[in-house]
Amino acid sequence: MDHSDMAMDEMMIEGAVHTKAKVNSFGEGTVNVSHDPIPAIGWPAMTMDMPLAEDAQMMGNVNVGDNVVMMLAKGEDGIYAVKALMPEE
Ligand SMILES: [Cu+2]
Repeated sequence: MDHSDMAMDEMMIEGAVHTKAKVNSFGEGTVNVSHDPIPAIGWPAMTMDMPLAEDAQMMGNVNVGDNVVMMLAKGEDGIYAVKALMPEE
């Protein structure tokens, strides 16, 4: 995965993890994605609803059906939420 993107570097958050995903739909405060495995936190590939963090950033134009890089970070509730989505180039 290419992480040389400047914008993504600026978004680095301690404990954040990244994976590739496809956006299936947006809900109320959620996004349904089919994501690649995330070995850093022991998640297999799956399709799931992810909570969107209140300050989640769409880095560029992210639409349903797009392949994206998804950044997750744990909220205060200990649940991973989407902190950023950026189009996969
Ligand atoms: Cu999942």
